[in-house]
Amino acid sequence: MHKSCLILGAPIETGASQRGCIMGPASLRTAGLSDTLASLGWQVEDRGDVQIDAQTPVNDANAAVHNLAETIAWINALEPAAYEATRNSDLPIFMGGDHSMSAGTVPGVARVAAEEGRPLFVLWLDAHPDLHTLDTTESGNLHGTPVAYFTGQAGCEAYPDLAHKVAPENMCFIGIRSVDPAEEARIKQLGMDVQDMRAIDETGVLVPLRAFLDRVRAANGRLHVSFDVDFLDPAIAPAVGTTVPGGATFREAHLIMETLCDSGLVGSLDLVELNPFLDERGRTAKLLCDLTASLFGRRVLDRMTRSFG
Ligand code: 6HN
Ligand code: MN
Ligand code: MN
Ligand code: MN
Repeated sequence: MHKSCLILGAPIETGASQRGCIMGPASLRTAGLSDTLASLGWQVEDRGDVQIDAQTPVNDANAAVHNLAETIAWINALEPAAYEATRNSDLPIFMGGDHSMSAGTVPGVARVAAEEGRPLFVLWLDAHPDLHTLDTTESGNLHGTPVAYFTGQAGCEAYPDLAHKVAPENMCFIGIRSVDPAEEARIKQLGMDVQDMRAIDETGVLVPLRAFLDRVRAANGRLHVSFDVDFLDPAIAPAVGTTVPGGATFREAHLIMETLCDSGLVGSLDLVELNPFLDERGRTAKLLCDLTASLFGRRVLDRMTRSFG
């Protein structure tokens, strides 16, 4: 039996500071995501893009917040879409779209985990922790808020009611190198597992990743991976509006994806913040496809072959 992968596009760009993420799903399709995974033996079905209707503006007490109505509509559309896709395939992929997408996809996956009676764990691969509430965001760009929302922090009441929260201690952040003061205070308050780039420099990616995967396995957890393009170093992944120097290298990123594949624990994946308007001849989209291929089983050499070589 081939393992199944449902692919859903979420062309959201209202959470980001600049336009272009609306083209993210199209760019990943053009880069050949479906065929790449099918060539690895997966049964792939692209279900097209989720859509929302035009919205009437909604104001928040925080005047910096913008596109709140659109973000609420996306959450309402994506929660059930992510729930269905996760129930009906082994490893669905949600193609963003900016990172506000995860305010919809993670609660949908959390509903599946709750029905299974398993805890949901989330691996957040990003330069940013995206831990602002609607009250603390200064940019007002709502892609900076999904983690605060789906972990149930006060200050996100304008968003839809949350049926299933992710426990803050079930989060792991890797790649962090741009944190706002309110986010840092929340990280401390919640005692979250945040691996900044200095930690990666000191230990390599595998030490914290394996420790986290051991926790997921011990709890019989379901694992969701949220991959923000700005996790990667801008030199290899220019197609993102929020580049931060000093990101993950090509090999660090592949090693994470290969290790996640080996773990067999990943049950769903977000690919977010790809802004094709900023790409160079599709290189970032192609890199994202190749990284996804590593998560879905592509290897340079089979491990058995290598150990004899
Ligand atoms: N992302 N912390 C910054 C802000 O505007 O709130 C950056 C957010 C980046 C969001 O990476 O998805
Ligand atoms: Mn992000
Ligand atoms: Mn980011
Ligand atoms: Mn508020």
